[in-house]
Amino acid sequence: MRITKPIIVLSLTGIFMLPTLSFCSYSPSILNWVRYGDIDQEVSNAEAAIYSLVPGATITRSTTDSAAQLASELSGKDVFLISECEEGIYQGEGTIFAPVLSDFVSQGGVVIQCNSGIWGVDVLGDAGLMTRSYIGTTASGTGTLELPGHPLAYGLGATVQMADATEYWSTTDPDVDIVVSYSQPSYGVLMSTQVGSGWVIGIGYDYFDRNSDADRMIANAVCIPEPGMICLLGLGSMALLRRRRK
Ligand SMILES: [Ca+2]
Ligand SMILES: [Ca+2]
Repeated sequence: MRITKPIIVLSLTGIFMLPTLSFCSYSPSILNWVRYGDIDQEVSNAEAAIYSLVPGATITRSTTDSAAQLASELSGKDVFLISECEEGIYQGEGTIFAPVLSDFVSQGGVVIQCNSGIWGVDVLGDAGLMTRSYIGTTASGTGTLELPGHPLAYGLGATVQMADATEYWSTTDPDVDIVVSYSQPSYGVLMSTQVGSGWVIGIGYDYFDRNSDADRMIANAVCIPEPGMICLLGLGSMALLRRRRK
């Protein structure tokens, strides 16, 4: 949730004030797929990054390779997080999971994958959720915030700190937003696209290293459904409806 100050709404039906809302006013329920994750490093660090900014989040881990099992585990979840795949040999589960993840996202779910390009693992691509190609990895430097008004840009400055093992990808799909770039505007560190009412998000950090920008990105990603904003839109619709009935 992006609103930090009270909002005064003017309409023909009157003036009313909405309460102040802080960042991420809901408590996302997250399924973290760690089948190929390094539990002691990247998996734990990514979860710690989420909890640091979204203390109300609930994170459950999954190691399944079964689409049916995944569908069951995703029931009632808001977010499917794919931790960096760097342990073992990836067996193409993205393809196996494709129908389940497509349904999940279409119905408003959020799918996030953290950095896996160096190992050739592209679960988002295999699942048909995002068209992208791995370009390279940096260990340091700064990226550029390309879309300051994007919901994933909340709390980020004009430049963004890269971390050890930060990957960047390109895309040929004009519907994929490059929110943060590295090296050139078409190389995305933070990329997203909307599918149905849901979101698909690629994050270039693996969370071996953390910094405040990396933490902010994964927090924004798990909070992106913004039920507070849906609530505001609902109030707006009610006001409009009342106006028309007069
Ligand atoms: Ca590791
Ligand atoms: Ca790693």
